[in-house]
Amino acid sequence: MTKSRMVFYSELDDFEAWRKALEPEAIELCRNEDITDVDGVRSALVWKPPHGFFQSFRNLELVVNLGAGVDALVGRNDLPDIPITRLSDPRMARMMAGFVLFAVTRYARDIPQFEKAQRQRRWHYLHPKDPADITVGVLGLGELGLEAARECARHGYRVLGWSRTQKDVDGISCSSGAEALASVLPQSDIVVCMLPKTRETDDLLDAGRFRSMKQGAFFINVSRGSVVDEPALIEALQSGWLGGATLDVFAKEPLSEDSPLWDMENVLITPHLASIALPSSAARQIGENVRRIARNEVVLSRIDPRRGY
Ligand code: NDP
Ligand code: OXD
Repeated sequence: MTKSRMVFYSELDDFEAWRKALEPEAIELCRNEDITDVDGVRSALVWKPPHGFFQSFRNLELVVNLGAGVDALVGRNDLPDIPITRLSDPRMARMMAGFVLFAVTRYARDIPQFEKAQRQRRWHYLHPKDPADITVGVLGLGELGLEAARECARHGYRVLGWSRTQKDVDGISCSSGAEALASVLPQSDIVVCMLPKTRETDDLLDAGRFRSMKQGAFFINVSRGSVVDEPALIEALQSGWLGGATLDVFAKEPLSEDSPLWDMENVLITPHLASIALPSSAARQIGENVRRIARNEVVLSRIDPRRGY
């Protein structure tokens, strides 16, 4: 079988693991610096490539974003006019759902209070609440968001899901559009942000929207920091309006050393790792798309640069 050559760029992901995973798909993955015949490169697997990266690859037919969120690619003025796809991998969605369930459970079961009591050598009994009495609002019902919302519903929480277009999902009370957000936020005990970074979502969660949440509500952000007005979030946490936050993503990453968030007792910080692209399961989708391109067929999981995701 003739191999299709693909160029790789990522400062975070393991080249060797991706090279091996793509071998059975008849894809020859190469690092940019190892390529001698640039015209033989048909596709690119990239995470945040530097500006101008695509310029020398004149025969590129497909760009695969090495992740789910494509905000680092869309909006650039150096992209070739060819299909751009995102990774669409059920195992990546499971990994995200596991992280969200952990963060939701931590608040639902009052774990931060027990951590504090333990440091004080204090036996602090709080009767566990019925999950059905806890409302989790999930903003964004995409591939990862929907799996996370379903996971919460499976564990008995009352789940409200919000998205751009209307969904109908068993066990989740769905709503859509700007006005519906004003109803989801005040009802939720825990708000989980799973929205992509786009022009519409930038700073969507601002001071007014944090104020519209229940006093003492918890906030979990696992999508992009830009969806949140960070100073407004800090203010809501410092004033005690919000009970706490689990933050995996930030407006600027790495989070700067002098951010007040580091020292806040009611904040749990993780360094953008709620889920990752897994070579062993994502390789098949990449192979399928490379074959589709070769057969002149429509690719799967193509993103819409105008929509932003
Ligand atoms: P998708 O692109 O599949 O889905 C996005 C969801 O957000 C859709 O339900 C969409 O609505 C909704 N949405 C988009 N714009 C709006 C809007 N203006 N108003 C209301 N809803 C909107 O994303 P995924 O679920 O796969 O992933 C979500 C994000 O998670 C990614 O974009 C990425 O930023 C982040 N991520 C973070 C990781 C981490 O480790 N922290 C790892 C992987 C991803 P509709 O369904 O109507 O189109
Ligand atoms: C992604 C991410 O979007 O890891 O895939 O943030």
